[in-house]
Amino acid sequence: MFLDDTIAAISTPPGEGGIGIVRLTGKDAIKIADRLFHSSKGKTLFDSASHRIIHGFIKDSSTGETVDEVLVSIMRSPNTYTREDIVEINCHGGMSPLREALELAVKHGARLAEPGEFTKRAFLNGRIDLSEAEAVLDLIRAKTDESRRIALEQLRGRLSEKILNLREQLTKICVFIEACIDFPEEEIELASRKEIVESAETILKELASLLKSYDEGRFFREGLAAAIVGRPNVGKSSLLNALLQKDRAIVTDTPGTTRDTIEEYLNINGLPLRIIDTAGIRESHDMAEKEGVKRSIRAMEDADLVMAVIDGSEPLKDEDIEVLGKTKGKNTIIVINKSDLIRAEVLKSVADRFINKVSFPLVGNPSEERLRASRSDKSGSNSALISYSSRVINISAATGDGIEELKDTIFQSSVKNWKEQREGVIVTNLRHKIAIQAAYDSLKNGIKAVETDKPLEIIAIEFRDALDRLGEIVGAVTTDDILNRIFSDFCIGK
Ligand SMILES: Nc1nc2c(ncn2[C@@H]2O[C@H](COP(=O)(O)OP(=O)(O)O)[C@@H](O)[C@H]2O)c(=O)[nH]1
Ligand SMILES: [Mg+2]
Repeated sequence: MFLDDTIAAISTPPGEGGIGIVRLTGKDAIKIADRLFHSSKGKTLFDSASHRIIHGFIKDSSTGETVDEVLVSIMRSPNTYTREDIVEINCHGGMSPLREALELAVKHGARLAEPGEFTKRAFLNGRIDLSEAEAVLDLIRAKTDESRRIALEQLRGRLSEKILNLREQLTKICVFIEACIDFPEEEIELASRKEIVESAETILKELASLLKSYDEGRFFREGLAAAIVGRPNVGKSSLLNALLQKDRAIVTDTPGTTRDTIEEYLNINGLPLRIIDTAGIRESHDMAEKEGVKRSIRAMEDADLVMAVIDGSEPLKDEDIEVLGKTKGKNTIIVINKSDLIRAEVLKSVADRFINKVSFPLVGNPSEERLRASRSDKSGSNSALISYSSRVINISAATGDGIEELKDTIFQSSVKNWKEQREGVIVTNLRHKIAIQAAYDSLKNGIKAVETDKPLEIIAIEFRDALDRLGEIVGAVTTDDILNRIFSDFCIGK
């Protein structure tokens, strides 16, 4: 890890754009930039005050050739992204001027930046902590407004603040226990033990609530994986298209058209959904179709939510029941499609078979009363299905009927507690969740050790461990390994 050299990168995405930016950071950033930049007023960059923009040209001094007409921003340490001197060269947004400007910067002494190295410097120089650095990437990748809001809160230190506060409380406990170790003649009194347990339990509660926030919070960072499954020709691809409101997947009346899984993003009230359309699940001897079926089953297993599609215009087939059987244990919505073709009595017969054969063991764990209530509903329409469970929904992918209700059902069944959760501190990152879980476990062990009169040294180890695990989140405790893993995910130039 070098911090004393100057790095450079193209910070804008490849391709054509209005402008493109070559960014430099480090102690020689201004010196290097000055070697390739010629201001239109004949001044050097050294003359410029901080946070100013200067017009001029990038020139290759070895050939005298002008490369581009540019605007250069000078930002002097320490009020910068990296806390070092930063120069941003605003070129015309094409690959040729940008590459040339970058090459000249390297020729004059800059090193090509590694992925995320600017942000890594911001962390190493203490401008942001580790969870805030991670939030930078979350913000860049945010797929919905809600994802962006959460990332921005994390970037502004909401999670860090909470973790720091918990660490402070834990530190007090650690210091107290360790002081007792240093003065062995002073046993911890009963009253103090009680106090330790009490404050540790308060922290434990807070950790539990952070852990809980991850259950739904993670969907906003990663996207919720929703697999559309069912036997061939029930309208899975049509459903994907209806949800996206565009013709993304090929729809035909030939069963077995979709051979591979197709993925698309959809925003439902701020919840980013990664929808996966799959190949129809059935017995097949065709090699390609067989592989498709295998992938469908894998997609279903990996999904956070399964939409099991049934063709409502035909009686339920054994193949449907087989697919539904595979959704066991998954958050599943049973989607009865082709409502435009359903005659009331057909739907009723599907409903009866469906309720008798399939739904009861599969959809959540509906109570006996609800099951009986739905059976005694003789109206013979959608209501029989829907009153049975909110997780069964009747739609037409062809006309769009019921699609909005389906979206609502997806949201309600996936992020049930979001309304309350979103007000609190939210954990969205698996790395944080693992660290919090580990801290929780150690703290719990620590409390048990106090209660069972274990030696002070043992108690201290548990509390220290909890403290360290929380420190990993903000980067107070870290290793090169962790840092490399985090920053290698970034793009170059960020
Ligand atoms: N009438 C009607 N036909 C539909 C509906 N949804 C799909 N289809 C038709 O059913 C056939 C199979 O659809 P497709 O989406 O390819 O099914 P998949 O094999 O499950 O992906 C196509 O001919 C669609 O036009 C619907 O809601 N109503
Ligand atoms: Mg299909």
